[in-house]
Amino acid sequence: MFTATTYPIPYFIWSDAPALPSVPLGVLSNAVDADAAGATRATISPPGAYFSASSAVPGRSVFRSIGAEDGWILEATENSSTGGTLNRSTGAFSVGDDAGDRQYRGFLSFDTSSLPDNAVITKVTLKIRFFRTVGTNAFTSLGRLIVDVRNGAFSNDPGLELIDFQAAATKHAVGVLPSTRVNGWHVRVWTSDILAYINKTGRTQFRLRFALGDNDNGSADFVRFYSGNTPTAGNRPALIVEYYTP
Ligand SMILES: [Ca+2]
Ligand SMILES: [Ca+2]
Ligand SMILES: [Ca+2]
Repeated sequence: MFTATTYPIPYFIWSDAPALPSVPLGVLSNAVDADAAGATRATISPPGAYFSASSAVPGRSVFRSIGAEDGWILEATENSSTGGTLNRSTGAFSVGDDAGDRQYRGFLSFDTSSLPDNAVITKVTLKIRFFRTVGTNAFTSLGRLIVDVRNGAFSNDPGLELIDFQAAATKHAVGVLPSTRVNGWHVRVWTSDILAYINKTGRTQFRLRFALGDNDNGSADFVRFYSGNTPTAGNRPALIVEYYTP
């Protein structure tokens, strides 16, 4: 990532060697994770080497969710935890529950392949724009809005499929989108935890779900957010990635 500056150390002959120092208990490696300035290194390095960040170039990319690949999936039956129906063409996807006490999950798809392969990602922002509430406010009745992230595509296919409802994420519950809105947007910022899950060679996808699958009241309670299909590009879900390249 950086240019390492190294310095020669004096040549020793065996008879010069001092007695080996004792290794402190619990210290199993002499690698250090911070540079001389105290900044965290991307990879830990042995003491004595340090990096110069003077040549690092900052970058910032804004990605919008791909309309053909985002949308919602509704659970098949109340306790199935499997996808039953989906909609990938709606201009606003739903997250919450329906009148059959089934869960709606929302899906976002970003083509992040244009990020430089050597980018060191420092900050990630995910934002979705509120459209409307149906029933009670799901942020109140169904708990926190949880974000699952996939480095790549759910089910290894960028298209939205019923099995994506229950497909493995790279990291489940990597964060929560706040219930409060800023100028109509629910915004979450990460400076750790999620950075490694942003895909520099393909899709980065997200699954959004409330903590509670349903509130068992036989009535629809969900929130709709603008999707990648909405005509105004500025309303579509956005993923903002900040990084630097060496
Ligand atoms: Ca869509
Ligand atoms: Ca998929
Ligand atoms: Ca309900």
